[in-house]
Amino acid sequence: MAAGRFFLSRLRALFSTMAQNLLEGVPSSRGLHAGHEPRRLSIEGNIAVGKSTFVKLLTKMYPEWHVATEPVAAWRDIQAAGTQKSLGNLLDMMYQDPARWSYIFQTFSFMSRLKVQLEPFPEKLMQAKKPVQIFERSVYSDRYIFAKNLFENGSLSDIEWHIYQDWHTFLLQEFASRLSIHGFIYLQATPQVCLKRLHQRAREEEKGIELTYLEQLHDQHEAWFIHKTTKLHFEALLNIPVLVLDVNDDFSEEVTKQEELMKKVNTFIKNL
Ligand code: UDP
Ligand code: D5M
Ligand code: MG
Repeated sequence: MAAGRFFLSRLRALFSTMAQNLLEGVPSSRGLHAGHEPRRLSIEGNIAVGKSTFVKLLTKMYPEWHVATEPVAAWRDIQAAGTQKSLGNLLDMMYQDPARWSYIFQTFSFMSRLKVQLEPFPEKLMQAKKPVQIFERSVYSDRYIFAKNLFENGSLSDIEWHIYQDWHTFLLQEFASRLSIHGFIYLQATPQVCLKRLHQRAREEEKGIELTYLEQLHDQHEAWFIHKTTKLHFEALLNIPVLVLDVNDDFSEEVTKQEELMKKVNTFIKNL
């Protein structure tokens, strides 16, 4: 009996040392202390609603946060691998001939967003007391806003939409643990306000965008974030908190409006 107890306690000690050794080689929570995992948020909203402007504001208010802007520059100038040679402006090609280029655009925009979301947490973030990482849009809005809409308006064929969904689901399931998003911030404004801001920004490729397209995208955002009628295919997406911010009133210059928005973001993140 006593020998049995002695053997058991030796066994426990042995396992505990083995577990300790195993854990020593593994960074806890990918290099972060437990309970210190960054809160990862995605800023969502229609074209030209003000996401980049909002993200700049966040950077100014919270310089310790890590912000990943949308990789639009890469879409406007596709580079041949390993060279400086430009192969063309894919954003422009998509707007010029949506039926020809929308699917190709989805593969490229998705890959670039995936790479951004998979990047290791930056050093400065690991040291922050409450680390926060902000993305301008996500691999989710690529599918549930843009690709879905391009299928519904006829720019993606049945077969393209089917293949898109197949690899999107597969890849997101494969990378699930590294793609977690803890909250969405939905910048909401009417399609009319977005069109006005789009004209003001005057991005050459977007010149031909009409109100109807912004209305379609607006409806996709509303279906996902407000009415919750969009069918989502990832368990992890179902209960993510959404902060809806009305940005119909100009916030780019209005300090009071900016303070009001920042306060809401702060409270939202505190509770995540
Ligand atoms: N903008 C504005 N008022 C606002 C927010 C943005 O006039 O309250 C302008 C901004 O200066 C830019 C255009 O709207 O010229 C589009 O903004 P942004 O690029 O931030 O939009 P995004 O496409 O990133 O959502
Ligand atoms: O969005 C940048 C530009 O890129 C804008 O013209 C919309 C377009 N965009 C972004 N993602 C997609 C996908 N997945 N499909 C089609 N078009 C897309 P902005 O809102 O200006 O930041
Ligand atoms: Mg932007």
